[in-house]
Amino acid sequence: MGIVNVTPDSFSDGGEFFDHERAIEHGLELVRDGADVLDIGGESTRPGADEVSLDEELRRVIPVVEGLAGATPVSIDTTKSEVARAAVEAGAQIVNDVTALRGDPGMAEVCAETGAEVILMHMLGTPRTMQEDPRYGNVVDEVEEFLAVQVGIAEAAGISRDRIWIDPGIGFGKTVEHNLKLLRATEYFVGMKLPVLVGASRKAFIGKLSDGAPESRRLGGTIAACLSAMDSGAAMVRVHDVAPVVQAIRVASAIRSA
Ligand code: PMM
Repeated sequence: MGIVNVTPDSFSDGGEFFDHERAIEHGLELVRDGADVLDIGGESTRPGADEVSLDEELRRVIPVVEGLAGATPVSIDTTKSEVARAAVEAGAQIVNDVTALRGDPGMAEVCAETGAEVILMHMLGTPRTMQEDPRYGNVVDEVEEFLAVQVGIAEAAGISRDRIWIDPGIGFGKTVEHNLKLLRATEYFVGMKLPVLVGASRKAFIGKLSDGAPESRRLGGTIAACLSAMDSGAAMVRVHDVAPVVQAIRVASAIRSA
């Protein structure tokens, strides 16, 4: 899954791709690089980020969804049901909701009605507060329990199980230790018998493990996290740097089957 952030404040691309034409161009490049799905988002979920109004989010993402949906499967990264609905109408097939249906009471219904797939991600707190001293008894058990409950809510709302993805939410209300434990436990989430998505690309824990490397210098750690997740059975990884990650996955997979 290649990331297309259409935000002026994205921590990863610094708003470089805010312009619609350039966002579409970037998405097409990620497809040429080997992305199977593009995840388009108009609201930054970086720690401490401000919320974006409905109109502004629609203005950012819908033209980009329209421009890319013909070329590749598209996922819409949003917590707002109105954005999800408009994006699916514009061609998106997957709704990536970092609140796992808790953010907007209308979200489950939109996913059920439109037939979209949905990604349910774990987050402790909100993007504004999540990195303020996150604590768990047992992080893996608590994330698993949370995901199981949200999957139940999704199914009860009429979203069939074959349309549900789960995601442990690397970096969303987690310390470095929590992130590492969750990555190590990927197999455990795979055991929930739902496809697992892992998003570790350029995240802060990689910087913290490499002498404070900035986002632009976290590719090695991103590849390590992706290979580890894929090796443990993750179905998809969400990344900014599609070409090098695809290459790494292909080589690792060729070695495994040699
Ligand atoms: N991470 C970010 C945004 N959306 N969605 C899912 N499902 N999983 C993630 O890990 C995830 C996400 C934050 O990363 P970005 O700001 O670099 O896109």
